[in-house]
Amino acid sequence: MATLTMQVPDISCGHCKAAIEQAVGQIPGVVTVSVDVAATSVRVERADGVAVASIEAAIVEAGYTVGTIAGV
Ligand SMILES: [Cu+2]
Repeated sequence: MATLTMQVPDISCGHCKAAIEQAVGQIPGVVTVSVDVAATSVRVERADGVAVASIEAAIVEAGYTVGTIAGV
């Protein structure tokens, strides 16, 4: 299990939170995803085989821009 945090500066409200949590939550191997609206960050707990790029791609596909990624 590994945890990472991505900064997503476009996050502004509960809709953003729901959209990103749904998009990332659908990725096989993602255990938990939690969006902190105030911090504009996304925290993802995932199985070891899940590529960071697939998480980033899901967020981009949902319409957001990914900034700094920590914990990779
Ligand atoms: Cu929003």
